[in-house]
Amino acid sequence: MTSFRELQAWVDQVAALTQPEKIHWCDGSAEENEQLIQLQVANGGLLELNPETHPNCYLHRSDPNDVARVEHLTFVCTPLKEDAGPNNNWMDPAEARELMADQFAGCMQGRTLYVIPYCMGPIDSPLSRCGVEITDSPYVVANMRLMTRMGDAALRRIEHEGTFVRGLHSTGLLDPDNRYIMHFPADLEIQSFGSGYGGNALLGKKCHALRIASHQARTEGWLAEHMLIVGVENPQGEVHYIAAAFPSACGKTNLAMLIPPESYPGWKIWTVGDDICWMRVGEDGRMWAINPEAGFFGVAPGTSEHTNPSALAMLDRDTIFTNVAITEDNQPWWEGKDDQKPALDWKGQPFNATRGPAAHPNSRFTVSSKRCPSWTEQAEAVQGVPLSAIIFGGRRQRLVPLVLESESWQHGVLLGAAMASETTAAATGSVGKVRRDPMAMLPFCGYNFGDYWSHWLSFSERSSRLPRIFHVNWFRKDAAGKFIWPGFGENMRVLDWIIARCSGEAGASRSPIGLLPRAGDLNLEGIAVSPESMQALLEVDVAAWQVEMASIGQYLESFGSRTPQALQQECQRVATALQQD
Ligand code: OXD
Ligand code: MN
Repeated sequence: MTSFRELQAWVDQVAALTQPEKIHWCDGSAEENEQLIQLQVANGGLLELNPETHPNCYLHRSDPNDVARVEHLTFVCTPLKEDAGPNNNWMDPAEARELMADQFAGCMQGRTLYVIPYCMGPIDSPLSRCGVEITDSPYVVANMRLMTRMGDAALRRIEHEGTFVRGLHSTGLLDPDNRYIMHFPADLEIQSFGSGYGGNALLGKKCHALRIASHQARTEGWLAEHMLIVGVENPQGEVHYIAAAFPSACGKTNLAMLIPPESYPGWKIWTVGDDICWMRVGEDGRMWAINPEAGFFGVAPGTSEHTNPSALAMLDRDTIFTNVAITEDNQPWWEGKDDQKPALDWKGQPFNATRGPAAHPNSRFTVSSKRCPSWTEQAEAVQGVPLSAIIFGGRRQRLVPLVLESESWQHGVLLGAAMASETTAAATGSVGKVRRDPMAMLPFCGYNFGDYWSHWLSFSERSSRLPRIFHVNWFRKDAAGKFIWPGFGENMRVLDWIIARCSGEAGASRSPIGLLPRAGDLNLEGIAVSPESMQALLEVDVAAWQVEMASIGQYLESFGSRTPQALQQECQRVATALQQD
């Protein structure tokens, strides 16, 4: 039901194909949400958690074969295979459409088709972009309501603007052999079938805000990135905004909600976003960023009073949990949370430690950003927030120092392109292997990485006031396998140095791989890290870096002629500097 003919025609056409019993246009109201929640409680799709300890909180248990994003079943369908690049699975668009039409035919019989108009970003922001997701999952509707600005206001913007990203989703029969997440960037279209989980099904997130948006961003001259955004406020009340890219489940949510340690009285971290950042150069030449999302879809295990007290506080109410365990009295529970005992595991079976963890390692919480104690009104700013720094990071036990600053924008782009990390449970596949994950976008860039790096490099021609680029690694281990750096709140010390570098107030020493803090440049007051450990955290092992640079060079080369020359040259420059050291 819309006056916008193009949208109405698409909904009619999808309904004719999928044959739902009913069609429901979501208005985003509290009443609608309540009805949908009650419907799912009644049909077992949601379990109400303890209303005394966790009012308005629900647990969803997904099918055990549907617990993570499926990168091997995710495709970018561009007319030319090279445009999707070696970083994506590719299918010819016509073939993909035919395959998907077969899946969708009649798949909503007996089900309700929900039409979800949504806006990624503040509803009045020129940086925001809208989409419409059609789904047969009320769980998806409830999640999209938390994760995006969903409902009437978004529909009005779409009707006014006349353009939107089309996302068609059905859980189908949750058959892993009939599961596909297809992207058609040229048509601003997504089709997802056979999964009801997270990034596979909440199409506003990875599918729209990263894969399709990265394509849109390239055409329109901005960047859609897998980055958190925080504001760092000093005791004088000055706020510096930082965006940071880390591969999945490397602690982005924890960093986005960091609480400064006691030795930082008067400092405060403001949370703008924990996963996605859209940014563009403003009229003043600075990079301005918005968080297109309105909620957090965070990994639950490991979230505790120690690692992320703000997250724990916001999960007390109005939260949807997916695949966590529950205690005897129906409170959500996961490994690392506290010393309560799980009664039922994530599958709803009595907990038995010999059968694995109680909560699935990729279990999640979905909650509105506004529930976060460090949430800032600036997350609603229509012009976004100005960035002082961009941070790239990864999970590396060895080699990569705690922090380093790039020599230039080009060098920063190389640091991003060379990012690598040990894999975690956020995607299916093996855990603990090092994989290259440029800009943390490997599963999310909707086009050829070679072209993507050229796009990044092109920003140096657009402005001379770009943010400075840094690289961090919180995850160095010693010979005994213990983390050397305490991480979490103590990462504030690294942010402090980064900001001080941006305002010209901190020193650094030049190394072949970039600028590193010297002993004394980092504030280490009140922290139990020995001088030897600090030395290990900031050392540059020249021989090991030569091997790393050769491997980075080969990786860049694997994108063939699409890899920008300037990036290869930058790689060569660092390799030569290492040789001369
Ligand atoms: C996420 C991911 O869920 O990156 O945010 O996998
Ligand atoms: Mn993510």
